[in-house]
Amino acid sequence: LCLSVSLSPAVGSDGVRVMMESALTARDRVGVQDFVLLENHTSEVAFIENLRKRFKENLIYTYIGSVLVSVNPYKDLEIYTKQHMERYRGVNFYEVSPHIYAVSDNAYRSMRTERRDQCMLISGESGAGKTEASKKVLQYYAVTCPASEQVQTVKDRLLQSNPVLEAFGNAKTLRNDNSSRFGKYMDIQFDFRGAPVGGHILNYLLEKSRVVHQSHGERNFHIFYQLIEGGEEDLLRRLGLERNTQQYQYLVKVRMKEEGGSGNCPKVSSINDRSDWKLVRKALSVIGFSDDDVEELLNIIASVLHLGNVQFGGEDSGNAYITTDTQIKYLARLMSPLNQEQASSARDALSKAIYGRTFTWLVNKINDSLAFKDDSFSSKNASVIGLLDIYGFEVFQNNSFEQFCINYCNEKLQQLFIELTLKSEQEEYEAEGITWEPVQYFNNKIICDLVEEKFKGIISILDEECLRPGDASDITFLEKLEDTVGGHVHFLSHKLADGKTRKVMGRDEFRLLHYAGEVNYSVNGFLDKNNDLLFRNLKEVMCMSENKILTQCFDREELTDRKRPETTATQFKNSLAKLMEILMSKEPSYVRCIKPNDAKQAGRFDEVLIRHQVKYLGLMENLRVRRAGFAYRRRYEVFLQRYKSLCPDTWPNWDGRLVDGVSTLVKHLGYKPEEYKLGRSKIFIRFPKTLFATEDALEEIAQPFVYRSAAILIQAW
Ligand code: AOV
Ligand code: MG
Repeated sequence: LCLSVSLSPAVGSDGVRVMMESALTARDRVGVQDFVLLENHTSEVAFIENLRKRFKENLIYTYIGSVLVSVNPYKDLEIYTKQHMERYRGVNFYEVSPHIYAVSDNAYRSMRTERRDQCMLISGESGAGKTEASKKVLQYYAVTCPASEQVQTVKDRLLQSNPVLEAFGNAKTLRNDNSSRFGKYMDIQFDFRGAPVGGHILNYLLEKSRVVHQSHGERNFHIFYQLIEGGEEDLLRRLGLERNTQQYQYLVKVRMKEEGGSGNCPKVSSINDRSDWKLVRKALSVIGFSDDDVEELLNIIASVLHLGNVQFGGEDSGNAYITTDTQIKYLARLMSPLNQEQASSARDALSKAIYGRTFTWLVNKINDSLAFKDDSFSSKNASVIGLLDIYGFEVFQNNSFEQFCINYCNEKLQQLFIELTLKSEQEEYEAEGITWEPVQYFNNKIICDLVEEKFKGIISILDEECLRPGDASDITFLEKLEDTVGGHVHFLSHKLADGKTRKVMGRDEFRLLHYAGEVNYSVNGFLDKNNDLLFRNLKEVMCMSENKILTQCFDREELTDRKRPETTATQFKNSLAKLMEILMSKEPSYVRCIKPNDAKQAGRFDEVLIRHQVKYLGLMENLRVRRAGFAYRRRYEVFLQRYKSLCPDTWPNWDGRLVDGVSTLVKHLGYKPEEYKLGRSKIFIRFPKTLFATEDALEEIAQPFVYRSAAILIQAW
């Protein structure tokens, strides 16, 4: 008893572990837990070697100062138990091994003590582990924050919103079996006691095109398979569905043969649609969906599948007629002035609109259920932690408008990271009165501008073509791009400046040199997807629907509104600009996720792939900035608490000013004046070796220290 008591307040059992880790032998085996402690901090080789050592030992987390670097283990690790959560609760960042819980706890405590809204920016390419990380954060708060009965309901709903949104918004891609096909920003609202009392989700651009077409080896959104595989017999009967995914064109159809066919990948070894269905069904109830709501929602999902099975033939006149025996006869009348191809694409546009709007409805409905419901306390008074989990940077064989939007979104997030890390670092030195040398970064603002700049950016040019009457087409858009941004260093097309052509690129492609790599985009479909138009008479039919969800999704006012709606890309651009404002107003924590291999396999550390990510995530620069003047900094009280046992004048307590205590301590330890600086509230240490020596000294006395503490306690008792 005494031993455990003596351990916990002074150093914590993890503290001892950390001390042990800092011993040279341990460092050799598991590397350093903070990259700033690397002896050779400018060496990428040393950086990657450190990651590799830790990865091999299942230590997937490492810091760069306060930034958490996480490598996807592709296997379940025993590090997310309740005991682990307790271990990180209220403990100082540096006293325990790196963990997503430490970052979560740190943000939570900053929010509580400094009363500043927080946000967690989780970034990394597709499959790197962002969504999993954001779920771990949410679970941590759900378990460790104070609860009452009402709060418990909110916690449950917050947690259960994930399986629902993933069912409708995630899908298997070639990069990730559970890939987020929408962007998500979630605010968790806390009351004055630090209890989570509400939440709010903002969703960004769902990849609607997936509803009607998927690339080879990919799937439609999970919900379709879950419903068909897991739905109860009588439910399927009511919805007119068969338990066979092969029956549904949107799940198996081979379209766009030139793209290598599509979909047809109903079973995925890592996914159990049947058990997922049960989870989703339960989650919908917890969130507060009535049986009627669920039935209407599933009616829509089934309708989309039925709609996909409507096939058209061509009459001699060229007009389309419906070849399939279907109840929705009105479609024939509505679509008959169209030819076969037009009718099919009108049908697909309708399916996409129905699914996309239903998804937004779903998010709104979840928001209603998460909304703050205590009259005595307004949500304006709530403190907030925001979690950002977007779709990661992705490159496929064929990249289209969707990848263009997704990768643009990642550019914006990288830009924010650059601005905030540089800014906050600079501000910290200024606030503490310390002079420093700025480090040069590759600033990707130039790429953001190329995409979003007014009048001359790619989105503006795309919009211009979308609005231009007459012969505008995807190819004229590409030509305009070549004319306008052809000379940009981050843009390439098959046309060379001297009028010759670049052979490696198709005539319908342009290439962007993104911060994370080069991507060739095929312009086919850009105009249509950006316009995202739906025939007016199809909208009218939707407004007449008796399905309550659909009538909320298709508003009659839209029919009389003569204003042209904003294009998809412009809407996305504006919503991202708003998101950046939200994030800038909060204090950020960063999680940088790394994908260890492309095979989605445990234990494989693909060095080339990892080196590439370390490079483009700017981790080396991040480290350099962190070490630009001083490798390490600690608040005086934290530093003193940790090392006070190393000096008789500061042990067991220092009564004077903190800065004097620290000064006395480091002089006793033999720090030379050039090795450290005392700021207003923190000590800055220039070289890692100084801190290492101190850590090692601490370790030397760690064992006797434990017994000494125990002895003191026993005596006192
Ligand atoms: P992403 O969110 O970054 O990709 P996910 O979070 O979906 O990636 O992770 C992909 C898969 O990696 C998960 O389904 C898990 O199997 C595995 N994984 C990730 N993190 C962990 C972890 N900490 N422990 C165990 N397994 C993990 V995308 O959404 O495609 O950009 O759009
Ligand atoms: Mg994800």
